[in-house]
Amino acid sequence: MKTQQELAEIAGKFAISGKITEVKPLGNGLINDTFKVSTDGPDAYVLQRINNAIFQDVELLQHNIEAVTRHIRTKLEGNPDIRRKVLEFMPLKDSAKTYWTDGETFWRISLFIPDAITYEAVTPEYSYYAGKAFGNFEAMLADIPDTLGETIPDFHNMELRARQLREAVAADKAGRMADPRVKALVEEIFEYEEEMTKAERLFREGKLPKRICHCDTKVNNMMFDKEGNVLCVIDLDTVMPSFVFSDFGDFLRTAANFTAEDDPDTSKVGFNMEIFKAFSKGYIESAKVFLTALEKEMLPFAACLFPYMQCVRFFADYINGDTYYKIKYPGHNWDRTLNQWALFKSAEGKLDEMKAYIEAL
Ligand code: GN1
Ligand code: MG
Repeated sequence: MKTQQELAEIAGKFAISGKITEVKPLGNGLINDTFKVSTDGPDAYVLQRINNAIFQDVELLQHNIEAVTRHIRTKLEGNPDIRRKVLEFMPLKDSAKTYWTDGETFWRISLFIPDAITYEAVTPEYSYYAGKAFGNFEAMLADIPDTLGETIPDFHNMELRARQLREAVAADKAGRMADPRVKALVEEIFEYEEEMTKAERLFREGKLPKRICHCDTKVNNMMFDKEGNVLCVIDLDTVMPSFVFSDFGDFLRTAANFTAEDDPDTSKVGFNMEIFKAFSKGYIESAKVFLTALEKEMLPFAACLFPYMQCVRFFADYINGDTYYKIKYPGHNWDRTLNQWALFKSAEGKLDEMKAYIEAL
């Protein structure tokens, strides 16, 4: 853990304006460490320690982020609120690089977006705006001239995630397979493997495209102004080629759950059709310019796939002994797993209703 003083020294290596007055923790991401840097000038900043155990190619990561923010900025040229509409990463004082490393830890800094709010839960009205915004985000990136690499290869590949769970089970590093509840859930999960890996097969058959997607559209990765207008999408580490299901599915995984993704009380978990409908409407309105018939038809599948995939990812981490996601207590990943499993089952039960709604849009 770095002290305030050390964090301020790191922030001071970047081309920021004003004198640093305070550095304090910000947000609740599960991967990077994030801080707000206040100054005596008009601007504040967001300092982040990039988790380079997970993002092993920081050079590529920042290349992607610079390309994406630059491209969006050209699309927004002339917009008077441009500084709040797209993230801006600061270069170092002595080079054009947008990250600093001491050889061990990696850091970057962006402009803090003032008067912006993130939510852990949203109303149908806000979900509609979010749908439009994520569809629009994908539409804006459709003609990006740069080639984006995969910052985490095969990030949302369900075949890989299933394989990782299988490997975790076989290795049983933390001795958690002794618990009969763990064993039973593993079996139940694999009953759905065939169905849940169908997008990868359709891709190999040339029937489904990959597009540049955000790939971490958790509800708290979107910023709103005080009036409820969407300002911008944050957390760009995973922007990469993927199925559009990533963005559609991951938003609903968080926003359409009646409770938080780690609520240990699974009786509170459930898939909220009102949020689904509002988000789908907004998303399709802005994404219809590029969506194929098959992509649109499979959106309800995406709504089921993401709770399933997240359940598999949390579960593999639990079985591996909690090495990936930050946890607050020993059974945290187990609670997350059960929560996402309950959400998957709830969404699955509403599949026909979802299909009917999407078809009519
Ligand atoms: C991680 O960093 P954060 O909290 O926005 C994860 C997502 C998961 C999410 C689950 C790089 O996102 O894929 O869906 O936790 N990001 C990475 O809460 O693995
Ligand atoms: Mg985040």
